[in-house]
Amino acid sequence: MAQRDGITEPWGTRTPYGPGDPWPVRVDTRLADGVRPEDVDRWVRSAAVLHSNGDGLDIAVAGGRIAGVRGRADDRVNRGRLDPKDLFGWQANSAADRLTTPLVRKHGELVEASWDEAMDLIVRRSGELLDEQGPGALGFYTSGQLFAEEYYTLAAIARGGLGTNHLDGNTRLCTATAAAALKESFGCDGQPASYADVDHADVIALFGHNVAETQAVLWSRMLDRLAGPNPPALLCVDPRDTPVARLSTLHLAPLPGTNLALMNGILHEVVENGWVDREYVERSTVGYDDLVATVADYPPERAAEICGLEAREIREAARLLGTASRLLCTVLQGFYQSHQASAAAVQVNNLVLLRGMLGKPGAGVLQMNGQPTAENTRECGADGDLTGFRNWANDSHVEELASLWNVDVGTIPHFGPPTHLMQMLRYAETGTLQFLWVSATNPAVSLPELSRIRSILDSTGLFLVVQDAFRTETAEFADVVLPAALWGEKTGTFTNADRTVHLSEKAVDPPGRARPDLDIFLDYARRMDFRDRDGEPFPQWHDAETAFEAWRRASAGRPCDYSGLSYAKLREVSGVQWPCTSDRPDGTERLYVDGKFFAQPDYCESYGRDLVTGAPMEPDEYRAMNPAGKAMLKAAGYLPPHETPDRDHPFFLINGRTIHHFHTRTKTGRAPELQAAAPEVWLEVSERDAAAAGLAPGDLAEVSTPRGNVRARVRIGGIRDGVLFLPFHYGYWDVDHPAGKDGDRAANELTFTDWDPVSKQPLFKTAAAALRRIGPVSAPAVERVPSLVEEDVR
Ligand SMILES: Nc1nc2c(c(=O)[nH]1)N[C@H]1C(S)=C(S)[C@@H](COP(=O)(O)OP(=O)(O)OC[C@H]3O[C@@H](n4cnc5c(=O)[nH]c(N)nc54)[C@H](O)[C@@H]3O)O[C@H]1N2
Ligand SMILES: Nc1nc2c(c(=O)[nH]1)N[C@H]1C(S)=C(S)[C@@H](COP(=O)(O)OP(=O)(O)OC[C@H]3O[C@@H](n4cnc5c(=O)[nH]c(N)nc54)[C@H](O)[C@@H]3O)O[C@H]1N2
Ligand SMILES: [Mo]
Repeated sequence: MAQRDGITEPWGTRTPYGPGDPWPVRVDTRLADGVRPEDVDRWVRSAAVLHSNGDGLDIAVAGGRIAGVRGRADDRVNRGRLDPKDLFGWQANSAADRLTTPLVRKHGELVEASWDEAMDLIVRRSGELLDEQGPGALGFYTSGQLFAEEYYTLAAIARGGLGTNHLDGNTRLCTATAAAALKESFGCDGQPASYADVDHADVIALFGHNVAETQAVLWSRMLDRLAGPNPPALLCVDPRDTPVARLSTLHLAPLPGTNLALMNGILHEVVENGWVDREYVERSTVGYDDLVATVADYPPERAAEICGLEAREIREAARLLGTASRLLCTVLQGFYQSHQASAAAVQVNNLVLLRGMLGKPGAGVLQMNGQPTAENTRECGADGDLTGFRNWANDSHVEELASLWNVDVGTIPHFGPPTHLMQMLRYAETGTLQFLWVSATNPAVSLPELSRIRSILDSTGLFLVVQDAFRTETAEFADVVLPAALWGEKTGTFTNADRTVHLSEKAVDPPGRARPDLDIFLDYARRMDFRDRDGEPFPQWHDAETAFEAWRRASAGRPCDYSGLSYAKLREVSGVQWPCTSDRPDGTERLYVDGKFFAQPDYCESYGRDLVTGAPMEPDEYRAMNPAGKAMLKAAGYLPPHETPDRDHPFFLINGRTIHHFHTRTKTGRAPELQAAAPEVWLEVSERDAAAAGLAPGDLAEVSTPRGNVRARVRIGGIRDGVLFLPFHYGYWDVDHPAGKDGDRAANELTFTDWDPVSKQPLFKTAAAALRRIGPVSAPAVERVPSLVEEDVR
């Protein structure tokens, strides 16, 4: 069995294929050094958790430890392939510095404690606050990295047990805009397209999505199409020269924060040139006239001026998109975390609707997810929506949920939308939120404007619980730290960005006294003695499979219908796409095939918002606008970002990811191969800007915004003039450097507190910055891995 080296060959060898052909199988394997295939005691079914792709894999167990991974040849998502993080990231599970016991703060220090001691503290503080202030004093901030069973349980506890409206996920930072854009256009969350559309598309357009580094196996699928007969044309919209840009037929590098103007310019051309499928638009949508009136103000010349592009480039892009016969669009953080995020993402939906590109092979839109289980946070209702894509503003949906849980309808708060994270932080800052339970996320590195975040997390008025597998930057602020089991140490299901559900089974025991998140949440519920209307313990389930069965019932009849799924079935089939029902036992490849949507007024997840101001629409307004539940073409005019370069801060600063690391590196920083490939923070600067600042490759530079300063080694090239890029992976857990001092390295020292009005997703990717040279660096500079700059196809 050959070991795949995912570092020098991040995408592996090509298996070319043609349009409509099945994507060939290629099985990738990686075993720990010294472990031979015959040493593996068993292979345990799972899928990848370091991105949203959902690559099916088996975990190798040898001598009671995780000893490697192997892609699943029969999996619909990856056909056996694994990416660099999949191949190496599992090593973090057995890192020596895993949390193995609860910690509680005594005299200012975190000290080891028993589970009883830790849980008693949490329960006592919860009880006091409930008595004194009511449930609105308690909040929960969870993740896109737990399992569906865990989110469903947490949603039940927060909304049906405690009755607090303050529950959100870090999906707010990640895919809130995906959800918002889908709700605005289709009345409901739910990915329209399927990864299989890559096999059929003749044009693939990637909007703010560096798929090569962030969903490397999906990129392999695209590379294999590019290497085969009749390859698709690629359009890339990104201010950087990413691996995607380098292989694109057309690369547009707009100024950061101008996506909406670009999209309006493109739609202007699609309309002007008659590339609209009038019959589809007439039959399946509302809002066409308003959209046409809005985009009429964006002739390519005007859009190009706003975006810092040539009008010709916008015309060329529009022609490619407007004349494609099978157009697949993907959208991710370059849109979601940028200015006018939802409005811009909605225009991509508009593009596919205008072109009638929904529901047929090779056509559609993937409003991507980022985290492995972000879809579940959303569908289970552990974010800003109610369980099962139910509409908080529709009383009958709330009543249905109350009867499912057998709790009083008055317990489930629905006087307003569930509180979004940025608002929860504000409540914590002003002292009305006094208890925050953070699970599986590291806000002290991943939230914007870190100096502010640190002061909120540090405030004495806030009782902070942190549930993690490692002692993160956030854990350092906690009153109680709970040690969690990781993937591979617990059982549950999760759903990727194209609605594919996988079962991930327990392979090994968690270290020490670490426990699965599900057990911790249920333990809390029992100690709080939550009861349903019959006086039975609530939640009524007690382990992963009974939680799944409860979730399955809660999803029945909703768009994300799991009623045809079971653990038994997921043990047989490697990946099933919801909705999966008795009528559709094999799942559903594409949504909206028949031009029917989940947008009927009585069924929709949301009545929508104004795309510019974010003001929610009233139920009656929605009913009048869209009585038949068609897709909605929603328009918005461009507004300049709130912070733009000026004399003192002449650069646009953006940030994002590299292929080797996952977020705050709690896992990938503990995988030696990945850490060695990208050991420290760097800054990307264009050749012109580097020359002007006197910067040579490897020099130390300082980037500053009004919020803070970061020092990083310079890499030259690969980005448009006037724009700087920092990876956001580097915090402080593995350096001897107190945050907030000279030499900071977390990109979020520099970002500001602002969010999209519709999705409430923070605008990580727009800030104005200054740049200066600090000096040369004696140690050799870290260069990009060569294969990332070389042409990988043909
Ligand atoms: N290797 C790796 N893979 C991951 C992750 C990881 O941490 N590491 N995280 C996962 C998660 S949670 C997520 S959300 C996804 C994110 O996946 P991506 O969205 O692909 O990743 P990012 O690097 O955040 O942003 C994508 C691109 O947006 C561009 N960009 C910045 N500003 C603008 C703008 O104003 N307009 C446009 N058009 N583009 C802009 C950046 O140059 C960048 O190349 O990745 C997932 N996969
Ligand atoms: N500047 C800037 N900031 C960003 C972004 C950006 O592009 N630029 N991207 C944003 C996006 S899209 C995202 S998704 C966020 C990610 O931000 P975070 O969620 O803060 O990042 P992670 O490092 O993935 O943190 C997850 C934590 O959960 C722990 N964990 C993993 N599995 C489990 C588990 O099963 N149980 C428990 N209890 N803990 C577990 C890990 O050890 C880790 O500490 O960052 C956001 N912040
Ligand atoms: Mo994300």
